[in-house]
Amino acid sequence: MHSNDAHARLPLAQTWPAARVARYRAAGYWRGETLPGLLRARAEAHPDDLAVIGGEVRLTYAQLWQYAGRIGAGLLARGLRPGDRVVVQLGNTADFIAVVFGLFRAGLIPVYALPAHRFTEVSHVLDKAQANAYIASAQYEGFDYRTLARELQAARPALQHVLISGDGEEFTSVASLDGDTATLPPDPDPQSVAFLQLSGGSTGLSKLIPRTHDDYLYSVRASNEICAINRSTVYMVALPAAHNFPMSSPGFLGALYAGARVVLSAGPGPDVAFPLIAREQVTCVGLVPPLALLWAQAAPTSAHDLSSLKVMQVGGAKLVPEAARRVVDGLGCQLQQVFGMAEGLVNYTRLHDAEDIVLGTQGRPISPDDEVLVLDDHGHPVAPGEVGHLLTRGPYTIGAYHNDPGANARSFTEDGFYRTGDRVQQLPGGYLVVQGRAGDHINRAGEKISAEEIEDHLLAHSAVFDAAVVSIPDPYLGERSCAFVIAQGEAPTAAQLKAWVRGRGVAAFKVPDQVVFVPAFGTTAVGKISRRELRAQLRDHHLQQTGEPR
Ligand code: J2J
Repeated sequence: MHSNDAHARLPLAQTWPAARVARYRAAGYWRGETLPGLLRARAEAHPDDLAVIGGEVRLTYAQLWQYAGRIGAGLLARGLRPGDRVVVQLGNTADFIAVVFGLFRAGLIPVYALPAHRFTEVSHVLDKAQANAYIASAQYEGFDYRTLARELQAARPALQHVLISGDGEEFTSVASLDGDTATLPPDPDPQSVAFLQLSGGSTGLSKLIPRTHDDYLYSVRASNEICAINRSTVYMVALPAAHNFPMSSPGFLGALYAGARVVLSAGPGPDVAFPLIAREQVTCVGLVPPLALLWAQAAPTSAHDLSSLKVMQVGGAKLVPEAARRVVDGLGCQLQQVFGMAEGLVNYTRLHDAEDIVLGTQGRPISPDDEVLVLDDHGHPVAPGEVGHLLTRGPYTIGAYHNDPGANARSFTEDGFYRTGDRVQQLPGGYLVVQGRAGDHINRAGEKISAEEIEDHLLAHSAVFDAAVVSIPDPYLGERSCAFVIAQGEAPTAAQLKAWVRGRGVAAFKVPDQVVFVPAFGTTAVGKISRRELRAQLRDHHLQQTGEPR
């Protein structure tokens, strides 16, 4: 697993059956475009237009293209080879975009980690992707990634290259990379894997999602049409740029595709974002529901002029109709709901949709060739309008995770449908209303947390006999995490267990918001019940006792 021998590495691929490939090409979805190709075209067409604004850094398309070339060539000069996988953990800075395009230009494969990830998650993706390089911010949101890089290098001999954006200390800094751009390979095969995105993950650790140039750029281009992105758009990345939503729906890639401007906000709150909106005349932004509500609350009394903002997209977690109404009233701009997933399928409410659709649904699929099934527990289609399991396949939805036969067997049907784990209702016109999900993850303000992963961390504590982690409806976060714990021996406190989970080197958003000690998991069912049923019972019992709404 840790070998750097390219021959020992699992190949990266994402394939569709030949008939579907032919159909998607004939329909004009897959056009043979590539990520490096798109940036080259824009840099040639409009070299002096501003492309990226991050902090004090402002890059034109020509400058972004050149800087990305220096980064790509510099990495090859340091011994990386096209096809190598590079874990990228950068904050919302101009370097995020320059680095990923540097990797694309060099034929290197970005593997996106979130800034919130810590040793456990980053080492997992390094192993799973068989990466030999890591590029991180020096510091971001108060955390020093050079310290993490040292820990990773000590534990992972396969990690041969560490690059740092900012002051690299003993590591090479991104800004110092240089090389001969003549050494950069030709543009990649549009059907090849461009990068590995992370799954929200309902069981265990994140799975890796291989996306191809052609499939991803189709979703980006079609998103641009739906979201009316054009050269005069100013798109703000307020959520972490590594998230699939601000990357591609339409995201910073949509903005770059259109030759528009990307503004990266170092934080998602009104304090950081509002002055930037006013200064840069931002027209479009994507947020998760809790942040959208926070912005809507702050906007009416803000000293900053937010009138440039035309469209606010909200997605990543359910925006209930009352909250949608508050967002519209507070911000006075157009609301667009987005229900997407890094595996593929993305739904949008359309800009001209009637208000009840915009407030009350999560939109409809991008593509006429997005196939959507809504099935009951036995795999039969539900009656129209009934709630069921959402399955999908189409021109930008994957058919397999990378390096994960177990997950592939669970997550995909034999005829290639992806089991999203979401429970939805399909309305006339194909509009979907998300009604929860079957899987056992917690959707905490758009960050997905696997119950199983956190249970494993708790069970590693000697005073924990058993643990079950569930989602509890939360007025601010949408859902919060609650760990039910049966203690053994000397009983720990809730604070100790939270500190324990944090000490296991995981993202802070995964630390249980609440710990409830119980003497036993009093199950009413006879015999052995599944973890899923157990979690549901504990949740229901707890909500009954506290009288909280479900
Ligand atoms: C309810 N649940 C939602 C919504 C996502 C665009 C937008 C979001 C994501 C994303 C994305 C939801 N209402 N509006 O990749 O391109 C939940 C569902 C879904 C899971 C996917 C994009 N929007 N969800 O959130 O891969 O449960 O992608 O299956 O992080 O988030 O999570 P993720």
